Amino acid sequence: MSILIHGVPPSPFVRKVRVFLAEKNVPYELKAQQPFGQSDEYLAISPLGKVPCFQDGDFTVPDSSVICAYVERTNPEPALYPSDPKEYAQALWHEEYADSRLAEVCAGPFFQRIVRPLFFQQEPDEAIVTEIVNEKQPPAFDYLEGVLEDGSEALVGGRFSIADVAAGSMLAQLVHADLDIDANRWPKLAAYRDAIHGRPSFKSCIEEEKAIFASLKK
Ligand SMILES: N[C@@H](CCC(=O)N[C@@H](CS)C(=O)NCC(=O)O)C(=O)O
Repeated sequence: MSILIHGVPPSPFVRKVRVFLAEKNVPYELKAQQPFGQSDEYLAISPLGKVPCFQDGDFTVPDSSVICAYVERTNPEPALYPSDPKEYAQALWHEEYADSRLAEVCAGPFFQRIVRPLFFQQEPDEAIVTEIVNEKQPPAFDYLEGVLEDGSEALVGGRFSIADVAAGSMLAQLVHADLDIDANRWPKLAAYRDAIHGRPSFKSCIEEEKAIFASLKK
């Protein structure tokens, strides 16, 4: 039986797992599971009611961070967690930063501009988008700009890792929300985003998602 990922493509946490699996060349099937109105059956395997959840036969485990850590053990190559202890800690930190702060500043506009109109037939609240763009994004982007080295395509140790899988997954929400990263103000971050989103793992997810949104807009 093949690996199942329960979730839906637009979720950045589902994308994170899909990109991670693609980077590892691990085949899987995506099983549609909305992040709301979950059945008792789904709550039994994902007690917080969130997506994604991983399933391999009768083994199940929820949470993107836990899933990626598990897959690293089952499929060690290519390594997506640094072996050096300090770099390992930094990579986990950047994963956490992406899953929390970047989620806040990237998923907010995505929710307004994609989720509300396409899934709830509601107008986006552009005042919320403007507030996030003007007030919340700059400190988060300043932080990442400070971390990135010139021309670097990786947040930690000069090598693509879980840190980049997590950050790139969140930054993709901005692509879908039609929000750019100002390359004059954050040149390293804008170039970094372009580089990681150019990887086949990200590219195929983002293209697939764009096609889904385009078909929903019709
Ligand atoms: N820590 C979780 C977060 C997952 C998460 O928040 N997923 C959202 C969808 S993007 C969700 O399922 N939300 C439903 C809810 O919070 O009830 C992970 O990394 O997988």
